[in-house]
Amino acid sequence: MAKNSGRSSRKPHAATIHDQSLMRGHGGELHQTAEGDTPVLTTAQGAPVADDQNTLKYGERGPSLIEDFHFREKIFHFDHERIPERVVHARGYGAHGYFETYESLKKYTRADIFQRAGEKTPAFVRFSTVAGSKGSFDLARDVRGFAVKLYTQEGNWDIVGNNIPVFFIQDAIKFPDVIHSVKPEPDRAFPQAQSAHDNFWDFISLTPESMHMIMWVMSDRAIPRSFRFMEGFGVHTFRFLNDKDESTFVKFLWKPKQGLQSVVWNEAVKINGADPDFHRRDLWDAIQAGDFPEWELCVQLFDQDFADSFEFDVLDPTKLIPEELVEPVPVGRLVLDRMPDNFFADTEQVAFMTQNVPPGIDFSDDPLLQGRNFSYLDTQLKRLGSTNFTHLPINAPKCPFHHFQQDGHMAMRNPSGRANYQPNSWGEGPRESPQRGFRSFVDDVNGPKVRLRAESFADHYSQARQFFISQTVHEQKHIVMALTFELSKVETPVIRERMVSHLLNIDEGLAESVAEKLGMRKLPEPAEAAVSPRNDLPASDALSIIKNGPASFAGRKVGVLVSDGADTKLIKGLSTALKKEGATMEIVAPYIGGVETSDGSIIEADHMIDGGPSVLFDAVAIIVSEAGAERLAGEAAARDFVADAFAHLKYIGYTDAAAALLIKAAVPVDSGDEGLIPLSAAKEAAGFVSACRKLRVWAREEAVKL
Ligand code: HDD
Repeated sequence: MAKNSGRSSRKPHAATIHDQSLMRGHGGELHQTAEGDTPVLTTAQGAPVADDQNTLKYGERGPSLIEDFHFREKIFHFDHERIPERVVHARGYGAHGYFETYESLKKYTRADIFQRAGEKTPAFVRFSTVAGSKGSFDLARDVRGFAVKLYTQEGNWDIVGNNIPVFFIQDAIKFPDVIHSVKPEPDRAFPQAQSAHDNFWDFISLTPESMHMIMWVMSDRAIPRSFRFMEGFGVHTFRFLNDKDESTFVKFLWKPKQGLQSVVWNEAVKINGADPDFHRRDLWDAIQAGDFPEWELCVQLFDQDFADSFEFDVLDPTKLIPEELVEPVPVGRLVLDRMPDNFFADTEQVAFMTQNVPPGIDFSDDPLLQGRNFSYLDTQLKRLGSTNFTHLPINAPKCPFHHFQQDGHMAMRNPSGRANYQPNSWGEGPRESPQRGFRSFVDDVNGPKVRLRAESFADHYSQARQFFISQTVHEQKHIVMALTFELSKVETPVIRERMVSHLLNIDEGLAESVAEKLGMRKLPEPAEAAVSPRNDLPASDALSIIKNGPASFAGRKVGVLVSDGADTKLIKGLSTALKKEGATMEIVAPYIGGVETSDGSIIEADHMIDGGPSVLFDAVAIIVSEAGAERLAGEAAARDFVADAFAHLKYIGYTDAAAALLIKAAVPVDSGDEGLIPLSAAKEAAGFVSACRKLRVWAREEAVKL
């Protein structure tokens, strides 16, 4: 009787492994074998592989043999491809570039990077969101990480900053709490990449020191249009130390040459569905197109006298120093001009650490910074799995380095010679240099050993108010709407009330608007404040995005919705005007195959309408024929394209024929809206592009009830 192996009833296949039929996949496609210049596939041990399509089996239909070392090695390696994602800032995107020093800062610091004007230092930057996991979407309402590694001639210098100049907490011991609270709730494992849930607002409403940061996170700073259009901040106060070890306090700021720009919330929500990689793609596209983003590094320098007289403690990371008080001085520029060849090798494996400072730069006693200096080294071991993570090319210094650290997992740079210690009698190996080496600022520290929060850290509301009053009315409204949205997702009424009680200490109008929009029938009492909030801090224009927008439309993108019969000259004219401005356009059409335009030429599409909604663009142009407008008016995606562009306050250029589509999308073409720009001839394209420089038609906001 045949054994129930499933084999016995079949005849063995007569073919050998060399039979081409065995080299075919299920689809019948022929797998290419190595010929000519194609390298031979090998195992990781270098053994050439004959068949990468079939496991070694006993007989035609198995079982598979454990002897198949190629299969086992391949699967073993695949099984171990993932490393732990970062516990925060898991989703990120990086690029290479350089930093160019403007002038020598010798007077203030002996940091080698600041000694010679015009010197270029290699750099790697990783932008990130904080709360979401590695696969989350780009347009979450969140802080953005802005981490810069500068490979200086005297060691790597990491400025591990954010796009917001202050932080949620004043002491590093609270970091696990703030992060736990914002991450998915542990019992249900949601929501992902969102702060709009009870745990986060519970923690925040019980943590008054977070109020200043909350104003920033509820502002449009937390939904940037692009990494290219946001500022970066080192947050803490650091020290510059010169040759004589004299100290100057310093704060670091990155100012984008591209100007500031954010999206609106309704747009962010839709971008996340349309293109979860929106920010990644934007950076990739810009750099691949040679449109290299640039930031100026600015320093705010101040001395002990200023620190003593400033109304807040310069060691408190929930406070900033207004730019009007201490002017940021540009000291160099950062240019990002190359994407990594491999995302994992560089962006995933890069290890930023606040403690990476070269001689001439030193820490302050900011308790958040002091705690970070422990955390970053510790986390790299967990994530990268070996103390030798500095051997990875992305983390290794690019200057000469010599030390006696040895062995450990994956040691790739091993010392030669006999001496692996010092002092030694063999005359081998490096020795320390009191002159060149890193020296800490000699500070007078004394006092009792205590667990205390300094009195000087106690004012939690005044700068929150200063931030709020520095915004334009539109930006203030967005803060109200963001708070309303977030708190509307909070299921526990007392948490909502507690938050409004804090808002009352920041700005009464803000608190009342949020309470009203939440449908709160009675205002709570203001939260008890450790010190009375001040309302005499002046507004600071530097805190507004709208007041710091770009002067041109460069680096931005227009979505051009076209149909068959669209005016060829107009499309070309627009393309030329955009190129001149340094901006780009993408064609959106009913079919990806494109359209036949008025002169019979074919213009290929970048997106079909569903795949290219207007949220992906900074402005739109509707260039269609009459028949095209009629046809598109019947398609929901085309109507949404137009209606969303209008609702998101974008400039809309449109041909006469397109008016029919605009009307179908409920866009009030005859309203005199300055952002609705007729485009009947190619010569009008340049005017449309210059209008787009303002980015949004803020005057429309009231009408669309954004
Ligand atoms: Fe942090 C990553 C920025 C407070 C502990 N942090 C991380 C990254 C950025 C920041 C940009 C991502 C780096 C990258 O792209 O790889 N962190 C900040 C800023 C803070 C801050 C601006 C406040 C001013 N962080 C902070 C505290 C702690 C940490 C108080 C712990 C006590 N941060 C970490 C970490 C991470 C990290 C756990 C996770 C992955 C990593 O370090 O490399 O060590």
